[in-house]
Amino acid sequence: MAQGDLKLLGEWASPYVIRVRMVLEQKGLSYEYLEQDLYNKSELLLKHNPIHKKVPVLIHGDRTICESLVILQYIDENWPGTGPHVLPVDPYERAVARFWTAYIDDKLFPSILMATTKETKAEKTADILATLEQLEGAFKECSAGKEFFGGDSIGWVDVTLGCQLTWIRAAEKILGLKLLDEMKMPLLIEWEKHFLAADIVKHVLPSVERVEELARMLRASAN
Ligand SMILES: N[C@@H](CCC(=O)N[C@@H](CS)C(=O)NCC(=O)O)C(=O)O
Repeated sequence: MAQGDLKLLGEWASPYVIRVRMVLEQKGLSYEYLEQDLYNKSELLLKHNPIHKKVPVLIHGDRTICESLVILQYIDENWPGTGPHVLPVDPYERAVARFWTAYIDDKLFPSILMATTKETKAEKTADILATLEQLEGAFKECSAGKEFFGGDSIGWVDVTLGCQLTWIRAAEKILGLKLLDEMKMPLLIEWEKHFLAADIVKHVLPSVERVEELARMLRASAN
């Protein structure tokens, strides 16, 4: 399908937005990025996502697509021949990838956000560590000895987890402890190196310092 007019409503620190930006980059699709103020939501955001009122929102011509994973799938299916597949082609591998992304979205970012922006909660930190340890095993299963969860190229699980890397590293600084630990998670540490070296990641992932500053601000206003 021809590219058409693409607009993305986003917020710079949102991992859900960052994963969509990575896949748009990976597919080589050009788009207009419209930064949103989530404390003062625009008419555009409320019009296009009246149900959740959240970013990301992808506007493709006269179509609106909401929810990051739904957007990723739309992009992958709409432009299948452009860049590598995001979701695996094989139905079983696809099911496994979907299982892990659901796990990541359910377990990881909510705990990171709580642990970094609210008062330190020991159980939240333990949740993050337990989740990352499970993902170490998932990497072994999905990557089959290659560089990414998606094998030779960045795929569905890579972007879902990778968009949270700066939040994980910022959380380590705020909490003063190691979450991604080279002793316990050597495979994830290697994966992180490969992931951060990719151009599609470098272009859109904010710096740890910038995320840390935001998290400390949110933390100060919450406590
Ligand atoms: N499940 C959604 C989550 C999106 C989300 O939580 N977005 C946040 C930014 S990180 C947002 O827009 N928050 C605004 C609000 O809750 O009012 C997705 O995957 O797109």
